[in-house]
Amino acid sequence: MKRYLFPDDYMADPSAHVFNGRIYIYPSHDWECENVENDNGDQYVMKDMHVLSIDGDPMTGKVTDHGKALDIADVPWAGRQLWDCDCAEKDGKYYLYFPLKDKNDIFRIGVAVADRPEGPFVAEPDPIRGSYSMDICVLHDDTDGEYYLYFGGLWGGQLQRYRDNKALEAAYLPEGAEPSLPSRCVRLSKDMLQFAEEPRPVQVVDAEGKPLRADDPHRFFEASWVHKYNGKYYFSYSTGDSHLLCYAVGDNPYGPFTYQGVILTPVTGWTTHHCIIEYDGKWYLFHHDSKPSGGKSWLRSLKVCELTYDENGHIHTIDGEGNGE
Ligand code: FUB
Repeated sequence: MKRYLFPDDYMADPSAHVFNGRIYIYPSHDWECENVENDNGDQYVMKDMHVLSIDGDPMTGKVTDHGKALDIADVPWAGRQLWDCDCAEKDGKYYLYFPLKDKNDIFRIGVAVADRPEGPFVAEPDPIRGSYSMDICVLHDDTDGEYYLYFGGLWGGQLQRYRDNKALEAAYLPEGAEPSLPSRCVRLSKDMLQFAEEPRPVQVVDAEGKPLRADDPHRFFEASWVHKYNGKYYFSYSTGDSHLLCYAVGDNPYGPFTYQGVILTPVTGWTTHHCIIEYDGKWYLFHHDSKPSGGKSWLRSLKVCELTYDENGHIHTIDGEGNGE
């Protein structure tokens, strides 16, 4: 069974966490955009974001919209396009990490801070030093207590403009048998406001330990998410132009992660994007599709369904077009 979580508005790219025993969702706030649709993602013109929360069981609990939590009008360095955010809690403060294009149309990652999980969040005056690209996930690792930020996405996400954390003269997208472009992982500083180190590539490898090829329909494209299950690190992601959510498993936050399989088959709409959390002993996949908007890829709706594993820790594949709509 699947549930549309918030039929009142178009929201997408859910990042969810359990804070103080309650599920909070940090989605993108989709916006109508006429006459533009291209591979650069110019149709995703989000200007603000709201925080949602759920009373109890995500399949049935009442969903509350806590209103606007961040507006790009309040971010000093803002240009346009507030994309997929994530939030982490440390010592009673909440840190919202958000990708936003600066005034030169370059994606940077900002941090905004609040005293409550629902915000409102106050943005730091500048983006994180050395940040680039988009699609944020933050893992609070219960093994070492550190916070790890994952980011990156191809095409409109601008990851192909960087190598070794330096901007290239000209963007380079690998092709064919070349290794695919990896997501990035970086440990956060103790004050949560900067990177504590240089971001590292997150390799998704096959059973022989070779990075997935650029022409593999299961390779990383965008939408990194990491959760832990039975002590293993599960790195999941969108494959973009092949429209899958896939996952790979590793032994530490940086990887490498060995490719395992498909979590979600294609949904209505070009993009697919998700998060995975445990709540009250069960696991849930939050994602989006464009069915309620009649397939408009820039007007997406949030969904949730249960996610299950087999006895070896493999995730059972979910049908993107399956029941419950
Ligand atoms: O919402 C804009 C972009 O679409 C996200 O950053 C991608 O992951 C895709 O969902």
